[in-house]
Amino acid sequence: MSRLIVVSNRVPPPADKGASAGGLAVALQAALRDRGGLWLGWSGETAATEAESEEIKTRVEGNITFSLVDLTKRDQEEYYSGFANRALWPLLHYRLDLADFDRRDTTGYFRVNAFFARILAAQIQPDDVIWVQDYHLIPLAAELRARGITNKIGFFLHIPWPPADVFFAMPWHRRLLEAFTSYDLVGFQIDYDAENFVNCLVREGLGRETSRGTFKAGEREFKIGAFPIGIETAEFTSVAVEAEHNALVKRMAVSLNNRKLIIGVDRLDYSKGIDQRMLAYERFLENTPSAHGKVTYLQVTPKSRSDVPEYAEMQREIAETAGRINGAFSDIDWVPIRYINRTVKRTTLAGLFRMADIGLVTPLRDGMNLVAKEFVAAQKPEDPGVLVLSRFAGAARELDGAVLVNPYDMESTGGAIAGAIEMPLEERIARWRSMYDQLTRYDVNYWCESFLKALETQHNVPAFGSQN
Ligand code: GDG
Repeated sequence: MSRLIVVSNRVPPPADKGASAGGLAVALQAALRDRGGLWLGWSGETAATEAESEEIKTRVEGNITFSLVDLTKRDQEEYYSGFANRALWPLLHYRLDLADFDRRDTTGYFRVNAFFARILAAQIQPDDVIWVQDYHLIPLAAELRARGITNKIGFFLHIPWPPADVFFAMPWHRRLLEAFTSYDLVGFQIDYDAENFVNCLVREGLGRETSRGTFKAGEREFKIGAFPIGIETAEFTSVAVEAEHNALVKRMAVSLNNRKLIIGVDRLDYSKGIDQRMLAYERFLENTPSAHGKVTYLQVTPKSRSDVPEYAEMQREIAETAGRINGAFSDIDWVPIRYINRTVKRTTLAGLFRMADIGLVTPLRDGMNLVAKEFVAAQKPEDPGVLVLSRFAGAARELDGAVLVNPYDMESTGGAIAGAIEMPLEERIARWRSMYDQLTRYDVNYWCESFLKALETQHNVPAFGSQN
């Protein structure tokens, strides 16, 4: 098997640092270990000068080499906080109202991609297979090709791809679309994203689909497909079972005092619809007085991207909404919302999911949403909780046992909460079983293997939907 090279904006911290790696990092490291590999990315550190950022920091763990580079402050501002997080992130989440298209940031984005390509090109061997992760690095293959690299290069986008008329609002949309044509495989979370993307290429006159999943642009032919990402299902289930003995989880159980638990867990991000979710919960409280004092909604929301102004603003808004609802509905011995604005340990989270009666996952737009899958994996088979899931999360395409909601419609989302609380045990078990079976078959290792197979072989990309 040829060596695998993974490139992503950030590289996971060393195994011995105590931080528990997420499912994606675990799966990619497993693939790298199987075949030997290299993982390249930004260290997260700031280089004082451009010359300093040229120094590659190398770390070896078994047969995996991690190569990290620092970025200058200007690079971070333009490439990362600027173009990636203030232009691409909102745009690809359908939020033109929040997108900031800045010429200087764009230049920085392409410059940093060229820099990564230069660092990487020097380390590539003829048989290596390269897998580029996510929206920070779209131009990487084009930059590598310009340096004479002919290896197989795949790209996976973790976030959604919007319809053409949304994407075309980006002033540099054509340059980005052209950059995609340098890959051998471009993977998306779900079929709707892949379809939107093909439509962008066609409308921009960049070529045509020769067969389903194969696109011809000039002389180059490349594959496009949907590869819904999974979690480490079995492992997450056993963490959740173990966590029943966790002291913090026990404290939570005592403090609940037999109330029903509703849980929401999201990075602080406008795509996650946290404010709208609290308003839906407020509708539920207004419409269901009998539930007062009998439910607790726990929202865990670690801070993220605080250097981007929209995020600081949103943090204030959500805290205000939670405070206002608590002020209006609390009693001397009951608070309807417990809002935690920091990270909770992964094991604790798994235990809280297991204890919860409802998982509230209502993003306005989400590539997949792993929280939805983790919630399902953590449930007790004999008494599972109900997943209330936004139809605009990629996960809704797979998790057919969820109660699907439109997160913009607070009245009916509130109604779905009421329905989930009342749902009979038999229905809960049936819904949960079908979702859990799906998650066991299509876990994160399946995702990893199916992408690499499509990249390395002549096989057609798997037709998404046929897995159901
Ligand atoms: C992007 C796409 C796609 C959250 N809070 C805590 C915590 N988390 C963990 C969750 C989950 C992960 O972070 C979040 O994953 P999501 O998938 O929900 O969302 P994004 O971060 O936006 O991820 C998304 C994903 O990429 C993968 O392709 O699904 O659509 O947007 O694992 O559990 N973990 C801990 N403490 C917390 O407080 N330990």
